[in-house]
Amino acid sequence: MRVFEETARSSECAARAGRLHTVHGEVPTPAFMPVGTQATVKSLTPEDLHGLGARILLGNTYHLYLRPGHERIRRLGGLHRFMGWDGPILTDSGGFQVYSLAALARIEEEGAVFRSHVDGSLHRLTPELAVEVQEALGSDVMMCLDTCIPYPAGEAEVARASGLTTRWAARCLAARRRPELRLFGIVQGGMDPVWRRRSAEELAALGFDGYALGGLSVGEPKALMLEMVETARPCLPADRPVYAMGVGTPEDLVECVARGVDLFDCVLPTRNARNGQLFTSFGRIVIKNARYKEDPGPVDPACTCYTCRHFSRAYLRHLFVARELLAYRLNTIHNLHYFLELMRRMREAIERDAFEAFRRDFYQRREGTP
Ligand code: PRF
Ligand code: ZN
Repeated sequence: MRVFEETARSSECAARAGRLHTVHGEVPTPAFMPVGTQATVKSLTPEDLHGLGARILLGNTYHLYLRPGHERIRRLGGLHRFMGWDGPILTDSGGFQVYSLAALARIEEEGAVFRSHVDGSLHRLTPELAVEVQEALGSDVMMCLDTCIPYPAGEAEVARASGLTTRWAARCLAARRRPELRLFGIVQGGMDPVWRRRSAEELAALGFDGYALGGLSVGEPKALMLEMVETARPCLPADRPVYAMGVGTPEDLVECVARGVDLFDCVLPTRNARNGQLFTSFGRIVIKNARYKEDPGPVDPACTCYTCRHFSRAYLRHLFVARELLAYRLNTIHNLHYFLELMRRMREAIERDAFEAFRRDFYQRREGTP
């Protein structure tokens, strides 16, 4: 089974549409993956997610390894059965989470030594263990263990982390026991074009089912992030999917798609929903704002989601201020609908070869932000 096929390509930029094939079905790309860190997309059911048009979810090796444990999930029939989601799942390797969540003790050639954010216990995550955990979960798309580089970083740090990421990627390939599960390499290289290119070329030479751009959206200016996408993208094989990890804002998605990226994940729609920040066609709104106290209109008049069809801004503000559980659920439904609909529109625009017109319209609408 071929991993990816391109179905349309823009004549104006590097945007393309395609299909990612996995053992749990195909995913039309460009695609956004809602984040289901702990085997759940917070406050939603798998039925909600299907209804919203989500085709693939992201899970986290780091969290599921620590709790409830990958062996337990294996005994319970794998991650799909455990969480009741029958579509494709991509799992992150833990390479990023040990930096962002755990108390990282040290990075060794062998692996990352860290303390659990749950109970403080000491662990060593090696490339071999990252693959073993992801195979136990039954992940459709597994990610190599990588070492994420903070921003800014010195050349020595970039060189060390990028070299280690390539050696760990080779060990992940060798550790693989289930070839039907896809394995993606992760490009690092900091914000240095030379190291970015080298990282992409080394990974491409190893030969993966797909490639991720790691180490982006870590606090660098937008222009620099896009420059790194432009630098690395042409070094990766055109017949494989490319995934920008942890990217990004709606603007980032549009700009990365224009540069040939196929897959995205980000906590922005789900996390911001729980903080009361809602995405709309005219920009972001903060629902707890006093101006919405008696606003009878929907969050976004252009939105067709369940939340916008049934509830007013005034009601959503009330739920949020009163800390009612339904606030998190309704806000999450709206934000994910916005992100998934944005991706659907981009796919459709690429198929009509009208991506540039879509992009102009996207920015024009935001100029009227209230
Ligand atoms: N590596 C991994 N996961 C990630 C990242 C990375 O660099 C990022 C960076 N934005 C998000 N998630 N393994
Ligand atoms: Zn809505």
